[in-house]
Amino acid sequence: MRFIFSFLVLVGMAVNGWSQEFTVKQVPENYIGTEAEKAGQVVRLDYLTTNFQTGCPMDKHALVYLPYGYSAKQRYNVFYLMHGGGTDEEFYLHGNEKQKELYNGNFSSTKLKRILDHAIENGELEPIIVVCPSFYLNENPKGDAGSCTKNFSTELQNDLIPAVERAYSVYKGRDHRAFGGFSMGSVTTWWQVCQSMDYFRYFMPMSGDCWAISQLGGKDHPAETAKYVEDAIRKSGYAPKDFNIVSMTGTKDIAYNHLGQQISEMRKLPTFKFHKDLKQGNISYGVLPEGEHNYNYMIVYIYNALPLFFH
Ligand code: FER
Repeated sequence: MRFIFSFLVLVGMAVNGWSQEFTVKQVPENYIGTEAEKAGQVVRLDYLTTNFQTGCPMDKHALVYLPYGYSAKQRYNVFYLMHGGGTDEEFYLHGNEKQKELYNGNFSSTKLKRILDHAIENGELEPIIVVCPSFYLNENPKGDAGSCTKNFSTELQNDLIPAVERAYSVYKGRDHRAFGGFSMGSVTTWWQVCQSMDYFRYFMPMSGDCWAISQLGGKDHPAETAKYVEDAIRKSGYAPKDFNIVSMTGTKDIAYNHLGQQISEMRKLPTFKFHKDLKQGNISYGVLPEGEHNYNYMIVYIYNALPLFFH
């Protein structure tokens, strides 16, 4: 019965053109349930930026994951990771009251941090720095998520990346930077595909569509949205060989259709070479059966995608 059901789902996806390059795999249970022996550190990076609405200076900070044994004598790749709507830079790496239930009240180590620690300890992932900022203004009003995600690239390019590269020992250049995010963080990530190709080679949009044409444009205007992304890449002067996207969501995710329709339209365009192997193509789309729109699934996507970058 289960087999027949799975078969029908697969046929259904093929008929709709909802194909995918890979099925997302679960995280080993002990990666989430136990501390790694070699645990990295979470530190705070303060930086100065500009409020895009007022033009005034504005203090902000990001939380930064430094891998176990971080040393200024080595260099590291950097993954910029953006939260979703209504949360903040604490979301991924430092549980607070708002996320209490996600961490079983244990604020010292989040699930994502544990996964990074274990994956690095076991050699599944090269030691990497993860930077978690916020797209919201650090002032009241915090700005609406739509315009904040659209405008974040200026802060990222002019202020955050330089601050990170002054503070930590990193490899320079777009081949050594990735940008990803979940939900509104995925909306932010599509904006970086369109606006920050000079700064990043790798992109990880998770459970969220591109809002360049309109809010939820991936759902309401999928063909125009896909074309917008293609045109933006071309206008930035980059060819299909110059970037890699790993995009993921889950079948029970409220954004599944939004992202899925956009991806289906992207498959029709020559700029996007869908392939399981990012050496042979430049974009890979993965779907987690039963995956829902929350932190517990998002960490599974990061576990799957991050080791595919920086090769
Ligand atoms: C989507 C893109 C972004 C989506 C939701 C969001 C449901 C963000 C929601 C939020 O942060 O409240 O495609 O689909």
